[in-house]
Amino acid sequence: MDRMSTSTIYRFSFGPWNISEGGDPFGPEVRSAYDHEAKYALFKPMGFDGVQFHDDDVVPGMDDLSPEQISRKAGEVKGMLGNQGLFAEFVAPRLWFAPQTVDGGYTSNSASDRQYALDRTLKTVDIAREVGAPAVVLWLAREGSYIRESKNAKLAYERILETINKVLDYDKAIEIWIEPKPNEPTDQAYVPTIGHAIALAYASSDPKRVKGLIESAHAMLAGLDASDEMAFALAHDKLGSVHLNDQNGLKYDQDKNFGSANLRAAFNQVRVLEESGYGSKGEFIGLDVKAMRTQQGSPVTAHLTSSRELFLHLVEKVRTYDREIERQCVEARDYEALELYVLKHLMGVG
Ligand code: XUL
Ligand code: MN
Repeated sequence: MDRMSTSTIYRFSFGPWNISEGGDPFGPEVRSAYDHEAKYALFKPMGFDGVQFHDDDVVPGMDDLSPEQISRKAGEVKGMLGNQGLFAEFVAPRLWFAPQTVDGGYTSNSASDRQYALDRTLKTVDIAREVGAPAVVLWLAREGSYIRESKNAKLAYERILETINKVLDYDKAIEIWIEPKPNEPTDQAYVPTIGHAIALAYASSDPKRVKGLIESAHAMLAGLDASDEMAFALAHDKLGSVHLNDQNGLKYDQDKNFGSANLRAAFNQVRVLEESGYGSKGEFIGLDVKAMRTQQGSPVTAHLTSSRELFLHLVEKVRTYDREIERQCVEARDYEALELYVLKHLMGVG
């Protein structure tokens, strides 16, 4: 944890999938696998207190296990987290690997596949409860279409809302954080932006418990500014978490190091989070960054520590940003002067 000059103490988190073997669709894995369970010992020394989980990160092979077996394994993970001084931030159902989710889960055209997706999500809620996580994250990976005519989009949105309500009803304390993404792996994803997610929240049976998780790269892939997306969620008190990273234009989801493609956009994300007091109620600064395929060794963790370090440098930039200069420029409507000030401040000159 890092105590900065003002009150917010930022806590950082990431998920075990961020430590990877470096495979991509064009080539094999380039690093030897690092033992899944051993990853948790890396968090604290790297300056991270929170763990983001997929349900089967907690309970591998969960589809073949009984509720008692799932509960036992999740209890073991809870004990391990306690021993390491770590917190479970959220658990997300991995609804994009199983044969039942080839064409989506909640929005599949198959009733039995939709039932699988709901059952799996409720098991995820059980796991979240066991490990002490306050939320489940819905990254709606395959809830979308490859060709428009294959699904009824209106019905699909109704089905997503119906599922959200069933989860809220199943556990009266759990929160649902929707992580919007506009594409990949589907061509067109349902719930592509935070606006869609928040509309679903208000339409749900318990709006207070439905929030968003904003990933910088996902917002950029939708052609949007990540800091504005965050501000929108914050204005509704609905920013459950963030996945800070970066993206170099409209390509595949790159998950680049935070600030590595657009430092100014990263500065503005930190500025919006700081100005709103994000983190003061225990919200985590989550990272979703991919190791470069070229990086050698195992485990590779520099992308995580670099992104964390960059975030903290940007916090300093936000805290030393001269609000009086900003006020004067805004009052005079001299945005040229404001822009030059921002750029020079980021460069550390003038
Ligand atoms: C996918 C993505 C996921 C979610 C968690 O692009 O960002 O890793 O963050 O399932
Ligand atoms: Mn993400």
